[in-house]
Amino acid sequence: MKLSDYVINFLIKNDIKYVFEVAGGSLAHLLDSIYGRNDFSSISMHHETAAAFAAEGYARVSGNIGVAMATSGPGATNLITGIGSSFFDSIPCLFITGQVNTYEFKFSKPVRQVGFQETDIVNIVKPIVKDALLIKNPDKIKYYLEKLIFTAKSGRPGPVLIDIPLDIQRAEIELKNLLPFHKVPSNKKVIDNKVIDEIISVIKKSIRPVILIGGGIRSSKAQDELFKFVKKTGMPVVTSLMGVDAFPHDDELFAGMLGSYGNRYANLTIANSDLVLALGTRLDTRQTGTKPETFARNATIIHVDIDLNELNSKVHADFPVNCDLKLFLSLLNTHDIDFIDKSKLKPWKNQIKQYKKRYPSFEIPDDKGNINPNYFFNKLSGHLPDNAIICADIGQNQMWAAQSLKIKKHQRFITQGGMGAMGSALPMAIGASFAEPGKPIIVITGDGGFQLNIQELQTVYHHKLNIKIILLNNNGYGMVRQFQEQYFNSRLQSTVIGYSSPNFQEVVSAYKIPSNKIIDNDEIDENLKELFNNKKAKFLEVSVIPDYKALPKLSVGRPVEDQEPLLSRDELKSNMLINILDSNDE
Ligand SMILES: Cc1ncc(C[n+]2csc(CCOP(=O)(O)OP(=O)(O)O)c2C)c(N)n1
Ligand SMILES: [Mg+2]
Repeated sequence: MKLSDYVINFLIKNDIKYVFEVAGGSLAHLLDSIYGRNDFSSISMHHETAAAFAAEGYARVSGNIGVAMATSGPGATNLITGIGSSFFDSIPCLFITGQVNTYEFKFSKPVRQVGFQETDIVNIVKPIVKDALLIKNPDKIKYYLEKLIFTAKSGRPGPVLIDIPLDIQRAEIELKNLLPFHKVPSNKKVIDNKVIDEIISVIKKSIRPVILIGGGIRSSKAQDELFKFVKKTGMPVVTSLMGVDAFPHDDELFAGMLGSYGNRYANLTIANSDLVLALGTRLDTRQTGTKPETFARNATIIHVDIDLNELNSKVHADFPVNCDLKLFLSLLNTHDIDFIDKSKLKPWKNQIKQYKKRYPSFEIPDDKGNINPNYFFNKLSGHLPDNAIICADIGQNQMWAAQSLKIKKHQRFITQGGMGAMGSALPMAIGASFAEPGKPIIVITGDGGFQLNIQELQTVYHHKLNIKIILLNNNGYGMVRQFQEQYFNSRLQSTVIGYSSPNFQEVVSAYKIPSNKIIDNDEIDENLKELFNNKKAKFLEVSVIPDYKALPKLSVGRPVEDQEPLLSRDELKSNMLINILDSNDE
């Protein structure tokens, strides 16, 4: 059998039906092995970065491995941003790169290059993959592929890469000669019963507990166990940006999204809690503020994560637990879980209700008729189908959406947390639409970010994908402009000065995608209704005046409870059940 045929068969055996790629000479045999198959499809993208993001979107939504393929040299290096994103956000992806023939590869020769487009991608990506290797012996293909897939999915998931030289792709292999990979036992740790007992007693003592969930809930497929745990204990739930779709927002125990751009009520909830059960979240400074020692400072912190290195790395945990979340929650759920005297939590829940009422996550439209983006996203929630998959880009548009959409149980909100690459939403949406054919996919993007992968409109058109693109046009790199306004005395270099965008209506029409543009509040409802009245691609441009900022926002040095616009000190004090800090003084 030809090795490249073996690779495609292997993917199919692992329930992978699609690969996202851009063609190239060094992929020739692998592409040829896909030709004419009806059990496997190659989705030809128009930029390798987009192919990598599509694989990432596919994996985020399907829970299975996403696969992207690129040719040697520029094809391979174009994958890098997507590889890094999968690494930071723990997404299992397999990247396959073509490479020059082994006899054209420089190996240890002290020259820059031997073969045309030869680039040592394996060593370039090493810091941002779980594993990367170049195959030189065809008989190792089975061993390597099995090992890589196992590595990508096991423990804390992430990307892997295999570089396959042309002469290896076309090598003939004998199945009986292939070396097998023997899986190492799962690293799911069984926790000591004593630890569980201790945790239960800490939780029982708490009167202001909160569960903080991150992307790990979805990675470990622990949503149902989490839901069960929440219902049994009655503990309120705050999410990180990565965990925002792992708990339904219409549940009375949902207490918002935490972070630099988090809902003020979520930040206040965390700040005033006496116990934080942090599940599958890195507790990075975008969540905790730049002074982690001020974060939830009166709370006992139980931090559970599959990655030992994340424990006690940024925030001190009183109880660090290295464990798979599904296992952890199912263990807790088998105990007498009605351990919290729910009536004891009443004052705390009422307090959170107050926060929510005082600081809602959306605002009323302004009286000039301008579209307030938080208001817009709140409206959008009312129109989204119950099974919608929302893919958000990077920038103010992303934060407005995360703050104000009310994500339901079966809806998804996917966005890049660690890499935060502009232009990722549209390709991730393409990947998502292959993972979940038939489901409505919504892209939220900005005028800046959209231009980074605008060419993928052709992929949407070509495959007739049901993707609704909502572009918030504020004529600039809003998020960075906001930063310049705050810290650089409004010297808007390169975010407004020197920046421009095309007429998006004309661009989109060149890709034969119907479009519309709205500038006034009164147009929102009718246009959103129309957006979802068929299963075809559609583009909706929403004009947003640059005055709108992503707020509330946590500034450098402030504790989480003290977001901008700053509350008067009296108002802040009235929200606090714990002491306010000196840095809270204006
Ligand atoms: C690939 C890449 N380049 C640069 C940045 C830095 N950056 C973050 S947000 C942003 C502005 C995004 O502008 P736009 O898409 O219009 O969104 P807005 O903030 O205006 O809603 C920029 C330039 C980035 N995140 N990714
Ligand atoms: Mg913009």
